Amino acid sequence: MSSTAIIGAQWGDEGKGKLIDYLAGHADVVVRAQGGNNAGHTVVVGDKKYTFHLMPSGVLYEGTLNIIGNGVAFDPEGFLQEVETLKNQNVDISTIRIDERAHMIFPYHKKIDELEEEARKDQEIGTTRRGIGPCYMDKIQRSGIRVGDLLNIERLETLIYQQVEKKNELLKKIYHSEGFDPHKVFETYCQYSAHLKEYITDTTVLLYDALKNNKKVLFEGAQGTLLDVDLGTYPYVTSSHPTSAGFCIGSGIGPNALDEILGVVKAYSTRVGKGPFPTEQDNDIGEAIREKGHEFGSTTGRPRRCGWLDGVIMKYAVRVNGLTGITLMLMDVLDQFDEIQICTAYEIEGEETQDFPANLEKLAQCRPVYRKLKGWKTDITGIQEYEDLPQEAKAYVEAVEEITGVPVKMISVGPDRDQTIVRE
Ligand code: 2SA
Ligand code: MG
Repeated sequence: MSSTAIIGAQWGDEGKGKLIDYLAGHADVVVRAQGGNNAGHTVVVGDKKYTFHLMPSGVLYEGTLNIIGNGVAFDPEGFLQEVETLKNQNVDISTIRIDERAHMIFPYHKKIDELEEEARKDQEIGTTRRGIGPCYMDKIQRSGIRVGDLLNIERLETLIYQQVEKKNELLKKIYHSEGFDPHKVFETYCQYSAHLKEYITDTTVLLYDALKNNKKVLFEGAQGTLLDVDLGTYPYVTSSHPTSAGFCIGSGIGPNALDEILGVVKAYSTRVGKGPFPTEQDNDIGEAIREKGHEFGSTTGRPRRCGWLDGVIMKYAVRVNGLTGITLMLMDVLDQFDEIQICTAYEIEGEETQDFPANLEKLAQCRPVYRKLKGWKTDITGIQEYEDLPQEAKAYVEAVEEITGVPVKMISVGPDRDQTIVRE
């Protein structure tokens, strides 16, 4: 396989970081194509822990080209902070390339994100407040400022003055809030320009060449399928496309460039932010999962809502992404339970369905229908071969395959690289 796409099959935080790191070691190119520093990938190598937000995880490996594609919402401030942290951890970031077309996040985007959330009161989306939504709004409205604009300071100045003045008016009139000094914003972005210039290019050309030359390309998804602005649980979604098609638009490739599309599934479900969550366990079970799985947001530290694995969601992820395989993460978190449940269907108004509803009101009414499985009650964190897993754990994996019709290719039984069972 020359190219592999990694997609979150649930609401994000499925453990993509570990899988991506596992595969990045064999990749020539690692690509981010959507989202921004609302993402948080944690990678553990030996006794070192790295947290990536905007940075493709390939930077940990020498000789890998790391692309931040055109579809990313790029926050220069966040990026440079991340660069600083990684430099302190002796990570070489000279292999990074940022696409000229990527839209930039500005301070007013973050402020609007925050004020918009406050204005929604109890209807808030639960955003990461990184300015992602407002940045993509400007992109779609055709008034955004792009990374490539950092290369022409005169033009940058004009664009920033235009935008800041417009946003100041909006901040004053709609949100009764203070605006920004355009000159200060311009000065700050001039500094960013000096720091970032060397990394900015047309990455679609680099990527095309790599694919043409049969290089191994890893597409690194952020967030998850149900956070897709089109296919997710709208409006409780992010503003980009964390589904497989998002890689095409977000990095300038054709759909036939994706050979393998791996869906990352956490062995249970979590969600940060608001919105219906049929298998949520707002009780001791959820608490036990949160505790053992350290289910707190890596960007914001927020406790994640926890629940049982949802087969209806997995089937939906298979369908809308064209998944060719599944990787089952954090399986060891379930070691503790006498009984484990998987949702196999929803009951809505007395009728059973296996199709994930398009409509949020409907989703809120869904009652999960569960299959009960016996827990394995064994510490599986040291197991390396599938055959050595307890019978009950194998039955759990096979239930996932039966429900989705897609092979489970990898199973993660702990945070370390070598706590990974590969089946093939
Ligand atoms: P935004 O900020 O506009 O993208 O938020 C919109 C919705 O998308 C959700 N979202 C996420 N959900 C899970 N993980 C995310 N990334 C961080 C992480 C989260 C963190 O990987 O740990 O640290 O809190 C992520 N990013 C966005 C968000 O909760 C909203 O529901
Ligand atoms: Mg995450």
